[in-house]
Amino acid sequence: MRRTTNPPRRSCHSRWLRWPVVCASVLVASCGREGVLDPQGPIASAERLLLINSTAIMLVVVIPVILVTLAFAWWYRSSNTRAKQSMDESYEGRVEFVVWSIPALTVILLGGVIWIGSYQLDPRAPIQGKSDPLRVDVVAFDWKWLFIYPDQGIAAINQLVIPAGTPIEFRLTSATVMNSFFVPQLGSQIYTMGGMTTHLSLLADQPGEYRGFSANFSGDGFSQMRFIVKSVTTGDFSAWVEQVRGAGPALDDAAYAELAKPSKAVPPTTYRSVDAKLFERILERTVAGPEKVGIAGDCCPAARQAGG
Ligand SMILES: [Cu+2]
Repeated sequence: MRRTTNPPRRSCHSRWLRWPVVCASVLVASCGREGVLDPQGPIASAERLLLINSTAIMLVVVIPVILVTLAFAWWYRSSNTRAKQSMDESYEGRVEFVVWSIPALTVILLGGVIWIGSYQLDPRAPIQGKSDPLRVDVVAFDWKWLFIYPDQGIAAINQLVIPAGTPIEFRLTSATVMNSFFVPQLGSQIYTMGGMTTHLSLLADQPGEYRGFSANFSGDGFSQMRFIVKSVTTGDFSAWVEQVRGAGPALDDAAYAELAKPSKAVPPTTYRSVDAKLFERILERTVAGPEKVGIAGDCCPAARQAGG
């Protein structure tokens, strides 16, 4: 007779330890030195304040409810002979008043704070900075980010270099499925969608390096769809633009066709020149299909065969 061996049993210590460790790691990873609780610009700072205020307003309800629940459970335990259930079934006005007014006030207060916050933090609203805004066009691909600097005539993949203190005006779209552009330390996650443009203004206060990624699942290479935001001084930014212009490939039709192919974990690269209207062409192409706009691309062979 064949004997089956059971897999070794995991000790219960490791099982109970696992969740606190996982939760703590998630907390540290999301809120620690590079998350939304460590803002590096005015938008992210305002969002953190909104987050803290909303949490505080909710805790005003949550903490008393937890305390009262525990107190009731303790006082009305079966062994407590002193606890008398004296409530009759008639209408108790004072209890009703408390039970309804506190949630109503919370909803009004929370709603008010969020209402005001969402107008103040309108992603389209321009930000005041020390200098004129810098325009950056963002395109999400499978699975990488293209950043076009239309005024500088350069482009970069998975690397966004910006001058500190300068407002950045993003126009965002996707050459493929929906993605979400998010740099937690600068604030305001925003969606990128094919054939649509979204707008976002951000500003980094200080030079530094911040993590950016797609916050919307978009398939196979999604988890490696990350980029680095390098906030540098204005002088360093000009130097970087000059350096990019002097080296690397141009983003022409052939390079675009290569770029449009799905690829994972693409290292940061730059293009010395780019068509200033590339963003518009990608937008039109996503709506109309590649042949209608004349951009080389192999992303839709099925559509082409079908005459689409
Ligand atoms: Cu949409």
